[in-house]
Amino acid sequence: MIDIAAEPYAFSFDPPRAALLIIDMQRDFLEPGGFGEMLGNDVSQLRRTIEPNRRLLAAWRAAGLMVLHTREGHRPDLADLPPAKKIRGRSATCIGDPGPMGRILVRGEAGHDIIPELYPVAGEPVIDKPGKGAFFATDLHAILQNRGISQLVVTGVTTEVCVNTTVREANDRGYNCLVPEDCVGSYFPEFQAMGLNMIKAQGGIFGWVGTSKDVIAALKQ
Ligand code: C5J
Repeated sequence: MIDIAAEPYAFSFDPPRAALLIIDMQRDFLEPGGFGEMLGNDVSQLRRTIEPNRRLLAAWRAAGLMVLHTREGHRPDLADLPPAKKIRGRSATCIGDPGPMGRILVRGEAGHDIIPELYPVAGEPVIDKPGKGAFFATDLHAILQNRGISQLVVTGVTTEVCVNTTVREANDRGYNCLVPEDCVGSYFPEFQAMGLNMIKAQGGIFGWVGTSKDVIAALKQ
């Protein structure tokens, strides 16, 4: 076990039992001209996480540990898209409609794919999820159990939505989660702060919050 500085207290890192889970670093959420920006969001709030994620991913791969990626999206026929999710927001353009990078949040479309800076390599499972949480309606839990994983370092976007939902789902399934704060992002600075506070409050009610620098230092030990 290697202690990683974190809040509310040090995280006991057990490398063979740990996986890096990178949530929804998709072009439509992060790239200028994508769906996120089209909705009026400031994508620079998410793009600042790319470089820390890139460094962490490189160190994690160099250590030979498990990496998984997720993508939020739906079948091209939208059969797995709940009507309530489709109409939520009353936007003129919604999931499944043509967007700046293909049909919005539809599997196989350019905007649905992972940004080139963090693109998965062979052997890294990509979990296609229809919901916010990465455990809902996916084989993530089975894949992690089969590999003996009990700890997750969770990064990606957005802090208060898919990262938080996934950390909560993981917590209920018995995983210990560490969230490096520089590797998660929200379009809204106040939600970034509160999203992290909600994880680490009350003695780490859902998990731990640390930094990529300290995780990378532990990986190099
Ligand atoms: C959202 C996500 N915000 N990946 N998705 O709709 O957080």
